Amino acid sequence: MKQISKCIELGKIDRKSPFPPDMKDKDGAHELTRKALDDGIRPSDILDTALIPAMEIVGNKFSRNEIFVPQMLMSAKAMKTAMEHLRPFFQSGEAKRKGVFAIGTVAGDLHDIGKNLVAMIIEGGGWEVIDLGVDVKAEKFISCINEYPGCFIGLSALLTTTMENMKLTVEELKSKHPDTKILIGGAPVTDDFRKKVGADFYAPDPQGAVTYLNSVMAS
Ligand code: B1M
Repeated sequence: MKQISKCIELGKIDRKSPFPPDMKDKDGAHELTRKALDDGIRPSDILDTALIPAMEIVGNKFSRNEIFVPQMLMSAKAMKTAMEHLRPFFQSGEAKRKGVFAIGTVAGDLHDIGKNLVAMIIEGGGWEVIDLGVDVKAEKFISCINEYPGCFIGLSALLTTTMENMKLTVEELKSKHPDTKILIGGAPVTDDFRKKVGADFYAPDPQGAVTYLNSVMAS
């Protein structure tokens, strides 16, 4: 389990991946996760003791500027590779996730790099993530809430012009589903802006987002 964690933290995807150089030709997240399952380790234990702690380390390092986007993408790729082995157990209900989080970049905005990072870190934090993509209109978020009642919603925006659509989206969602918790983020977004638009939480980075979701679930 420690080896799986290390692979995710350092972005060692599989045996073939050349990065990091000192782990060349060694098993990566792909092989080790498969082996752990074959050895009878429960999928939920792999998630709780290897994947989630590793992604938490990655998210915290990113928040402290100790690693940057490329390293985080490598870690997220390793995490996703491990998750592919666990996915069937979540789908069958044999293993459980913390809740459902649906994320999208708001209407008019095509920037998705930050949104994808947030989605990956939250998935690595033990949540089921529905990625609605970019240029997402309020109706699509509303359909998603209808399909997954009680889900959390995340809105990302990178343009000062599309921040206005974030406001419209929050208003629309809150009018139809007042209890839905909405988390917002993106380079031009601030906590003051969150207060103005009536969203529930602002996270400056992916780790802030996952910490918020976990705290709501715990309360
Ligand atoms: Co665009 N772009 N872009 N662009 N682009 C910016 C944002 C800009 C600042 C560049 C500039 O002028 N200096 C500027 C916006 C200016 C403004 O609004 N004031 C800009 C512009 C103007 C435009 C176009 C209008 C350009 C044009 O066509 N004339 C156009 C708009 C297209 C559209 O969306 N309709 C456009 C297009 C593009 C590309 C398609 C070429 C490309 C996007 C590719 C893609 O995303 N697939 C692009 C890119 C790459 C950028 C820059 C260079 C990088 C953005 C990025 O990915 N950053 C950007 C300039 C810059 O930042 N240097 C720029 C890395 C990413 C990891 O950070 O997204 O902030 P970020 O996400 C962070 C946090 O914000 C947070 O977590 C992430 C990790 O820490 N976060 C959340 C994000 N979402 C969150 C959600 C949360 C919580 C946290 O909870 C739900």
